[in-house]
Amino acid sequence: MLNNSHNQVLLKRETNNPILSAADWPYSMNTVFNGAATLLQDGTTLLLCRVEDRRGISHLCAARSKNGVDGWTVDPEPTLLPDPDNYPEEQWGMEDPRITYLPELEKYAIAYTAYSTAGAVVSLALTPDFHEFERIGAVTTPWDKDAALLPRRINGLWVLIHRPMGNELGSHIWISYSQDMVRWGNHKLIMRARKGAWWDANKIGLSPPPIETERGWLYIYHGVRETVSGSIYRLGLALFDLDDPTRCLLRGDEWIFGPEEPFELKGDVDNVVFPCGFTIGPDNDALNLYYGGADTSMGLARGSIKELLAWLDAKGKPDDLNK
Ligand code: BMA
Repeated sequence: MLNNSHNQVLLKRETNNPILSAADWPYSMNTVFNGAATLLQDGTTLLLCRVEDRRGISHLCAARSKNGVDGWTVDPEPTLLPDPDNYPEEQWGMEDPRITYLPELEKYAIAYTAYSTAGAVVSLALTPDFHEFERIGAVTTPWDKDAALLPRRINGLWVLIHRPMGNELGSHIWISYSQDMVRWGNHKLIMRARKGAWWDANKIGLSPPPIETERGWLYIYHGVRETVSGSIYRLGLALFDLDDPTRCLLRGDEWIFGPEEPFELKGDVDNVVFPCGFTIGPDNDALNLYYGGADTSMGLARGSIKELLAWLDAKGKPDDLNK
């Protein structure tokens, strides 16, 4: 696809995308996409990928790489399989994980979609190493997905960002708080889908976990445009106050990244870029964004946090929740 040369390219695609696809998998499956990301203590990049099997049910599988680009070692068997006997909400699979490292617990928290026979819910699990996992279980009711924890408590409470599915009034991003990660409350709407012709009309959701910067929590969120030939999943930016994460400081009007490459345009679900994870370079600025392409493979795009913030300064404005 030819792109308009006047568009600023904030996220640059890796040249050998897709970086992971079915051909890299050590066991029978259908597709690998929407992987979470984190940097382990030794600098290894770990992607906890959503793998869809040949029944249509998803599980999670870890892939590790020294440089975060190539040379991936994929776990020889599924890393985390649904456990519907003990967690019935996982009957139809585990999807779209997000990883947040929690220094207080010295563990990684994984927020994932558990697909129950009555709809998708948000579930949480903790792990020190991506070998042993401790499930907290379902923390919301259906439909709810696109969730991530913030890395630390705010005013003594853990913070969960998530996206309950709305009705004719749209699907919007909410925040909830908890003392113990099991019982969640103080729910508040924090960002609305727009309406009408907008690229992010009717349905939005958090993509990777919020990125902590000196200026605030930087959100890369997805917006869904419904068209006569299906949905288009694109990405936009917003910035939230560090101490009051209900307060949106800036939100950009335009999308900054959308399906362009063949592996993003065509797959099991066409026209989808769907990041669930990022890593940041040693300079604290280089951003590696890992995303699913067309629900079929994994891509990588790189950017600079400074440039994303500068774009928001130039193009963003405070968001009005009462619109
Ligand atoms: C959304 C997500 C993703 C997926 C996208 C496009 O609802 O749950 O699993 O990438 O749809 O199919």
